[in-house]
Amino acid sequence: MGNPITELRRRTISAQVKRAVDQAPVFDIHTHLYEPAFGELLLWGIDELLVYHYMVAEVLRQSDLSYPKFWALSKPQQAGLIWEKLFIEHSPVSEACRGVITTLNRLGLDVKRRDLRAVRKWFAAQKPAAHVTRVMETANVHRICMTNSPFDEVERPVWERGFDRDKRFVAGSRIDPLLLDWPAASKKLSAWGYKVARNVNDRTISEVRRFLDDWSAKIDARYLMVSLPPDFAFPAKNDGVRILEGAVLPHCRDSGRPFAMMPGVRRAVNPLLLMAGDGMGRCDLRAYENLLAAHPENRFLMTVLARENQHELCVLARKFRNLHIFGCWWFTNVPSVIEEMTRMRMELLGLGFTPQHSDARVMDQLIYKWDHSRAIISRVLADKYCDLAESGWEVTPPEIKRDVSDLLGGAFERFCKG
Ligand code: FIX
Ligand code: ZN
Repeated sequence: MGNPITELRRRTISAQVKRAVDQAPVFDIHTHLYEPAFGELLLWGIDELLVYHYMVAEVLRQSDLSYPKFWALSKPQQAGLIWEKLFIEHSPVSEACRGVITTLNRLGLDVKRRDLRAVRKWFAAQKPAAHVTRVMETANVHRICMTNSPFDEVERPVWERGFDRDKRFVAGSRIDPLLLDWPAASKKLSAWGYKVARNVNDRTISEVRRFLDDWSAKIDARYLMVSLPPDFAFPAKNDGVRILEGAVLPHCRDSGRPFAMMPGVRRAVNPLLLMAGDGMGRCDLRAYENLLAAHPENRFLMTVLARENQHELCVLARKFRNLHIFGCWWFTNVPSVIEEMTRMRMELLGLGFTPQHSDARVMDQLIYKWDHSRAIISRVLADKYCDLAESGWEVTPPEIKRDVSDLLGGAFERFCKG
């Protein structure tokens, strides 16, 4: 019947795990943050925290302001309205709202005063470079992977000009238009001097390949990534799949870069909400099973948006060692679902996955996203160690440290190296 452990032993294990998880620096493998050289693209501060698109979706349910009138407000006005509606008129219990409170509290601000003016004054006195360091230290994040799109007109010139890289940041190459909107992407590639045609012929494929080789080298991309709609199908005869198989996967394979797929997003379900208007849908993961089986020489990363797909995704990762699953993405990044997913992944995959990424868009969000996730990861891991203790296996402190470091970036780095 196993060896039931005492409450004291359970508490000791939990405390050891919590300490290890709190002390281990994180490699945050998917964010929308930028290194300081990108200037205005690097978002930080209270107004940015308040106008985060998660919060916009929530405020427009609480306020009767029309969508266009909301968008006509200035950023400080939008932030002020969000503060009033979501923090003052109601308690900020949603995950996104609670995140702002955790963040301010950990930065040493007195949230109990509910004084937006004082919070703004504190942020106004911060300098961006020092603030980035302070936030990363507070969140205990040592490396950040950005989302870098060659198709972004503001970002691209910064790479073209060149700058001294900040070693704490690494690049991730985002190629959605290439696979999802070839007519638009082909115009851009032509303008940049690649001899591509609207019609995806052999010459076009080799020019896309040349473009990817150039761009990945320029930004030193850790991996390439795409988000995909629920109806993505493979095999299929369309421009996207032709480019994927003809150019993207060969580029990834030959340059040793994983390809990250993020299935399940339905863009602009409510276009009036702008960036807050994306929705989600359940996927047929059979398409991904086919892709993984057809390309064993490629390494894939995956995070899936629908809660309903999570169990299937774990089974897929058991079947294909060229797949590493990561993070609780977007609508799954709420405590109840993170806990369920992390438990399920650990039970099916052991420690061979990366439980979380932050998806932070505002630097300060690193603090709450990691605080909240660390608490859950600790709880789940401690439970597993307690179960093991009841089965007669005691983990040692160095083993705990090793396991935690794998979960917070180590397993990902190993997978990327191949
Ligand atoms: O596609 C993505 O990488 C998504 O994470 C974003 O587009 C989304 O807007 C987001 O911020 C989710 O957390
Ligand atoms: Zn993202």
